[in-house]
Amino acid sequence: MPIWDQQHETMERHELRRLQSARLAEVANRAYDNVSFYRDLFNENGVEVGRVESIDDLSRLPFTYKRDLRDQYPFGMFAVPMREIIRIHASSGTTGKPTTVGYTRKDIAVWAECMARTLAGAGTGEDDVVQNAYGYGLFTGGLGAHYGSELIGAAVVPISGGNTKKQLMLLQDYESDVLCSTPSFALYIADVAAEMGVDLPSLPLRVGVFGAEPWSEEMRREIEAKLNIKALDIYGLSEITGPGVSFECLEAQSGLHVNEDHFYPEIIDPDTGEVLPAGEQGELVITTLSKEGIPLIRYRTGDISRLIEEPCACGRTTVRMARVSGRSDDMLIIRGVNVFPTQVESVLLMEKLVEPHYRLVVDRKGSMDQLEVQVEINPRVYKEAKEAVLSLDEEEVIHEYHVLVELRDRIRKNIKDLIGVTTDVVLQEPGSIERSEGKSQRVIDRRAL
Ligand code: DLL
Repeated sequence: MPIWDQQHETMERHELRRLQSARLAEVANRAYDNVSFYRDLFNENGVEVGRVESIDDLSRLPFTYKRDLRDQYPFGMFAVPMREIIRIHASSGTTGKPTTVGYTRKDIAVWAECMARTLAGAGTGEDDVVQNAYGYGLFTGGLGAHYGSELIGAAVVPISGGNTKKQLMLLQDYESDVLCSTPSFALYIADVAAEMGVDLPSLPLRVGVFGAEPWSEEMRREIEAKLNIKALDIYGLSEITGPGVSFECLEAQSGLHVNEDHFYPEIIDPDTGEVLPAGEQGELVITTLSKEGIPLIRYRTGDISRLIEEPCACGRTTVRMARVSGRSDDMLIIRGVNVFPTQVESVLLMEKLVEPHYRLVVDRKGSMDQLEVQVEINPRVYKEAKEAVLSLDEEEVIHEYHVLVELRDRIRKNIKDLIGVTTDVVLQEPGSIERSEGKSQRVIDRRAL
């Protein structure tokens, strides 16, 4: 299977390290010189940026967190003047304000290059039709896969997410052989195909490039069986570039090759910050080695993985990361939207008629994520509703009923407006949600990953 960039993807390890060291020194200096956040951070931590010379110096540098990007919202982390920025993307954040990132022309070229490697790793070439069902917009999935496909010379179909019946029509009529989407959307397409009597396994589609949310080996097997394709995992995050940070190869389907000449991965203990040896599981931390728009030093992704240093059957020499098994914080990904329980909490706390006792139940019906928000109503409201029912006064009952329905709908709307996900809101009797004695268990995730 052809490798897109032989030079960088099959580099001798010691050469790669030399390249990474040189790039680290450059990027650390650029961040220090151009971003006041980094100047302050390095000064506070006693880092002499002129002495950052090799990858060995990396562990002395402080971490960057998602909250730093939030504090610098929208453009405080940019290391170049706006005239050099040619694209802005964003992902949903914790406060309703999206984490915002900017790209220079070179950043876009590097990103396209990384996505070309990713798609080539899935066996994509000039003759292929790539149906790109990642969302186009602020989300990086759509345009990331789009530019990568174009660079390869494949025919990209920019259908974006949703529109399942049309997806099926185009899969048949255009004979798309590569599908880019979230894994859950791929399964949903399969469900709809079954309902419509479309025989997916008989179509030319042969490979799927799936990511943007956690999924499991079991889910991979299910997708592969239902669509009769090879399903590959791809990983990335807007802060670092978008998709294209790492990807699985078709040959081995075993761990994701990190585009290490651009993104330096470390695995750390999320509690102590200590760097862990290869093979151990912990939080993935990434340093961008070539980014101009937003260079990030030791960015805490929050994603749990481990690094695999053994050589891969495909011939690439780049380190692989194991599929992301979870997150070190409590962020949930619901239909591709990042949701923190505290965001839901902030919506609930705006309401006087409910108590701050709540639970989030996440499930997957068919292939769609469902989020149910269970919240206790205020004891006074509950008492009034109960008394109305007992009084058998029809008007009273109707009034109380309306109050509760309005309350439910308002919470639902506020969550949708602020966080962007549709939820089922269930108002519960006071005291019905289990209280915890230690760390509260606010989230029940029933998705079989
Ligand atoms: O999800 C970029 C992307 C688009 C990746 C398309 C792959 C394909 P964000 O919206 O910023 O960017 O969300 C990033 O999604 O920190 C992970 O928690 C999660 N994530 C992304 N890919 C995977 C994956 C895009 N393959 C956050 N497995 C990351 C598990 C993933 N989680």
